[in-house]
Amino acid sequence: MRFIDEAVVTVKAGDGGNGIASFRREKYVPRGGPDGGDGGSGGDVYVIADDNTNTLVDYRYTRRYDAKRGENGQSKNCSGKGSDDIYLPVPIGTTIVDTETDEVLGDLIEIGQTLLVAKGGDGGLGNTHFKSSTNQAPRKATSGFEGELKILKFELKVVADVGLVGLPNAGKSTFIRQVSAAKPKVADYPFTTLVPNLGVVDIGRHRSFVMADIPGLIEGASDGAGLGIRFLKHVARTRRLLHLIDVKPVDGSDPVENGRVILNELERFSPELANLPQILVLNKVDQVPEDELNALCTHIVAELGWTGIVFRTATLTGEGVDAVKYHLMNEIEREREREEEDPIFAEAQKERFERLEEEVRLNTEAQREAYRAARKAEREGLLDDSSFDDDDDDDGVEVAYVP
Ligand SMILES: Nc1nc2c(ncn2[C@@H]2O[C@H](COP(=O)(O)OP(=O)(O)OP(=O)(O)O)[C@@H](O)[C@H]2O)c(=O)[nH]1
Ligand SMILES: [Mg+2]
Repeated sequence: MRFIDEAVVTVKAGDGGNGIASFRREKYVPRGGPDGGDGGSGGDVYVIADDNTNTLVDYRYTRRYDAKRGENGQSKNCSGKGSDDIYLPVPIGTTIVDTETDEVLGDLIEIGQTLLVAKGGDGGLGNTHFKSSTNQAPRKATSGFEGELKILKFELKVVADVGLVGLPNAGKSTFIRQVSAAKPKVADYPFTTLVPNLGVVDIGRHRSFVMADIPGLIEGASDGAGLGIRFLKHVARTRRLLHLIDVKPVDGSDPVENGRVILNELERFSPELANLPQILVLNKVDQVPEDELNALCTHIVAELGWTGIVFRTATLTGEGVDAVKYHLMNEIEREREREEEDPIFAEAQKERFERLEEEVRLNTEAQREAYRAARKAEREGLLDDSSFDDDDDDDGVEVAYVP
């Protein structure tokens, strides 16, 4: 999914320290020569690819970064101290653009890769440099040079870590609104969501993951019913599926049956996708009297034969939502760490994702073919089929990041 996470950040490298004019003062040396030291250079600003972060969300809080100025020179030919460089961590895959020139300064694609984005100013020269045969006591010293100032755009193509699945009206969009800055439309009718929405779930500094809210699935989705399964490809690369079940649907339908529909459709569409770790979320618990809730939840879980993790939430009020959020963050972090430490696991994950993407791609294509054939048959050749959108990426989703 072409979801672009963006941040605009101002960086200022440190100015150079000034050189100074100074003269040696020693006992019995009445006219000591010049001994003014040079200024130290200002700190540079670098961007560094860091695998502890996977979104640019931190750059929404702090938008300006200044490296320190170099120190001024001192007497006795002491140069001023240069200042430390600063490093701004960004996720792997971030592109750095200079907003003034639109020039791409670089792509950070390997862990630890650095890119100099603003050069610190050199220090000025102390008066020692200006001594000559004709001028034994120069008073001239120069100021430090200015550090570069740049307004940069960081751009990152992100993939979702968590995918929300469920019937229409289960409360998926309400959920993503609660946990992220994404604000998809919420309404009490099915298929409110027509295109996927992504949100960054921000847990605190350097702790975040990306969640995808996709249109609801219905029975027969894998045969094209409703909006079909064309959006499932957007959750294909996720690490976890969050399966939302409305415990008290207004249409009087059975939550157990509703849960089964989703499990079946996932399985029919892609066994590999259905195999992703799923977390069951029993939603809208505010709609059930307290003394009935336990029995109802136990019943749903038992009837579904669900042995995995279960949460209860009321996404409308936010009840129970944080627990899901923190659970997901911990699981995702653990998985990322394991990928880092265990190359065999990392390779297996990579292969699984590749298999999954391939399976999803083929199934999506097969469904599109079937749909196309059905439409053609329907028109009985009366109409030219050119009106059919034959574009490969047919939903053309380009979801804007909501800061
Ligand atoms: N009482 C109650 N209503 C909720 C809760 N969560 C969502 N709703 C309501 O349920 C309706 C559907 O919510 P959405 O978030 O739009 O559902 P969705 O799963 O995104 O639906 P689609 O986009 O159609 O697939 C809205 O009227 C919400 O206000 C909840 O916890 N309790
Ligand atoms: Mg929705």
